[in-house]
Amino acid sequence: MSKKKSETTLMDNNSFTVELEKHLRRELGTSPKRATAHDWWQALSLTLRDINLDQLQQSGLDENQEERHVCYLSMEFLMGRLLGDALMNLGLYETAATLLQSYGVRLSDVLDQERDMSLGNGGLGRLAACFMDSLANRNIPATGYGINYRYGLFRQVFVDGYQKEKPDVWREFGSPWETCRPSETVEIGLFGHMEMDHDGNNRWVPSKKLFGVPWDITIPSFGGQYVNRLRLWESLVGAYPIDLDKYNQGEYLEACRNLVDGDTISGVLYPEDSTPQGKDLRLIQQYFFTACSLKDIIRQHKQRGLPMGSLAKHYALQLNDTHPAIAIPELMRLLMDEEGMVWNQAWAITQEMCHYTNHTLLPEALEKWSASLLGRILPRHLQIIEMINYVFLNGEAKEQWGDNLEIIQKVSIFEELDNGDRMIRMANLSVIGSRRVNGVAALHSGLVKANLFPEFDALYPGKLVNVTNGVTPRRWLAHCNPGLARLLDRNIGTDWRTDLDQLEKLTPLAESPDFLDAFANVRFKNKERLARLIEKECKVTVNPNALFDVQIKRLHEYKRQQLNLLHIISLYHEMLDNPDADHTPRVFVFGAKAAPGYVLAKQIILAINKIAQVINNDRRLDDRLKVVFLPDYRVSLAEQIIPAADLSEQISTAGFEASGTGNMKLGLNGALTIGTLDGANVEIAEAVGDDNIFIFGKTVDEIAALQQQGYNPYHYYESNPVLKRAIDSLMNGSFCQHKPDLLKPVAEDLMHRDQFMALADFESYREAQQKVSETFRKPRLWWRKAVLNTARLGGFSSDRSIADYAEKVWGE
Ligand code: 26Y
Repeated sequence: MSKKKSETTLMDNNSFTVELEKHLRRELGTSPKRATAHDWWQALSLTLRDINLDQLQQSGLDENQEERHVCYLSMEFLMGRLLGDALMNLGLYETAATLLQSYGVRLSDVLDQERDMSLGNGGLGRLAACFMDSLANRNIPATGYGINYRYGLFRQVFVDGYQKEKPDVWREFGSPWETCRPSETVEIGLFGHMEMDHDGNNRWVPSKKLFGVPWDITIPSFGGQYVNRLRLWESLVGAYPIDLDKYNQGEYLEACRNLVDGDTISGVLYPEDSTPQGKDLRLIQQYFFTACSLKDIIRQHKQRGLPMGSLAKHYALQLNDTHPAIAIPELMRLLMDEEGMVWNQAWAITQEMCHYTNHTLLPEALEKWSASLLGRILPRHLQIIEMINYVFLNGEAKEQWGDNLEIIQKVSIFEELDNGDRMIRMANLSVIGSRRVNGVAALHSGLVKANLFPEFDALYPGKLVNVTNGVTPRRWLAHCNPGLARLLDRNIGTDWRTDLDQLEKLTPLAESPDFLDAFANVRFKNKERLARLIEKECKVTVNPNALFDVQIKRLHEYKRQQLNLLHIISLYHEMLDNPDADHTPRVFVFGAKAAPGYVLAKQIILAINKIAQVINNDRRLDDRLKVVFLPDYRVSLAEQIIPAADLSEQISTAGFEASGTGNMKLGLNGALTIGTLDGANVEIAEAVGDDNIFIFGKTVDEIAALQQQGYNPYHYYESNPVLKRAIDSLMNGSFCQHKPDLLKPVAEDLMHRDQFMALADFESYREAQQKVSETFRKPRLWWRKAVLNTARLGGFSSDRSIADYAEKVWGE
């Protein structure tokens, strides 16, 4: 894919001021003198959006016929806030700050007006956002397709230590970043039945119509020359959402039913991030945005005057996990039923166009839809999936495995249930229907081949590949850590923003005491800032000289926040036992949301909060140990925590975290990692070197062996007195005397089940943590390691990931 740069220069300061004030007056009916911080936020956002929209026209959307346009299909885009990043990208940050200052307004207050765009759960959604940024920066024509949820991921508050969920009303009065494109509305069908037409062909007669209205968000490159777009669909029922007959009969509620239904489809993001629930609304959401996107793509293709036979030459679809996998039968349907192609031609195009990214190995997390449910909502698609399976099993599969029933059953798209229903395995459908399948880190992709799809790997050599995840250095270094960015600019130049390998130039500086001091100083300032936030949010005072030990990610048993907690309790006991010893002061920082229905995860949150309360108020500790759980973890909060982190907790059970991306963000900003050999930690360890990371715990093979021989957590509990004392203190109510049984469920689960083997890794984790404490007491040594982390993690830029996709996935 070639690069193309537009010649246009972006806005000068004067025109910027003029445009900004115009928006204040004409859109908001106010003036610079009267404008509130929120008015400024809106006007600034509109001004930058306009600049991007102008630039979008020149970024090769239409006229660029030769390049393959990448369509990134994702149920989730976790964009966070857009203004700060956009100001930086367009080089207008300082201009805006100065202008606002002249009116006595602080830019930071204005940026704080923005609600995060939390249209995603976690890693997968944030990866999509980083990839959009990098696609623009690589000048690859691309569109992100998703859903314009009215409510994003719930807001989290703590009441008495319990997580409570509140709706995320992120755009009650619209968002200045979104542009509605009603003229590009598309219509899709749902439900209904199949009919035979005059020619004896099967025809789908949907009984319900739905409209998808696109809302666009511009995605500029650094410098703003190249702009792509994110297109999010909002659902709407037809032109007459109100049934006037019923309305006239006085049945008002019934008359508005359609209105309610139509609105529900794009109403709310599902907050589960690993246990598919098989809810029909979720399947409808998946079909809704996928079908709208495919219609949109085909319309554009035709508008360009291109023949349908060349569709795959011009468009590559990337399926972000199996959530948009219904694209495969939908594309077949469009090509055959609407474009009149025969099966083989339609299948060749579909297989050429689709690419699938797998983000999980957990068998229970792989999506399956009941065939009867899918057949009720999408009868034609069920037929097509059956046909795909039939052709596959009787063709390629038979050739490869003959009548080996065991394998045939395993590779089949359908799983037969005892109750007679069949489940559609979306992962199998995705592998069969795609040109490439990728995992998200080397270890994970290896396991995808060896454990998840060994048969498919044998059948389709070269189809399964690896593309290690990455993060955008614009948001996750330049924007969130301006202090470090300035230090880098002074020492290695400014090109690292778009060429992160430049960070290697820091390597010799790791030997310079002056540089180490400067680096440590940046961190200290960031920690002071975070300390102020902690004071405000948690009413806990923390010492910025302490080691900031950070675990920020979704709350999940496999991520093992409970292991971190056991270590905290053991430290607490140690400090009480030896009050005069020279303990390294620590602040443990947590940020995590639990899926609302995930009972144990919520109990772990409660346990952390209760323990925090006891520890933070225990005078005997002399402020050497603090535990804070910042509520409502989200992108904008991550931007404040990451630059202040000394230690990055990446402690999942080996084999369960597909990649992780927080590990990359924290490492890039100079935090040292304590982690297992899991996901991208393996590659991070290779990059930074064994001396600059704290690796502990069982390997994938050791975990498998332990599972094989029958894992008994009680054995670890009994034989390790430190561990026993920690768990006992959860059991016996030491952390909540008025309700001594409160934390029992967590303790009992650890002793008797411990699905993710936290107890088996406890001792090794504790030893690694002791090394961390010792190292932190030797500042030169610590800061040298920190600098080497930043210096050596340039390869984890999402620009590199996108270059890999272009080469290994979308390319030849
Ligand atoms: C089916 C539904 C319940 C579902 C919804 C969301 C299933 C999964 C998800 C989200 C998964 C996810 O975020 N996975 C994470 O993807 C990151 C990007 O590749 C990885 O870094 C991370 O290890 C993985 O857990």
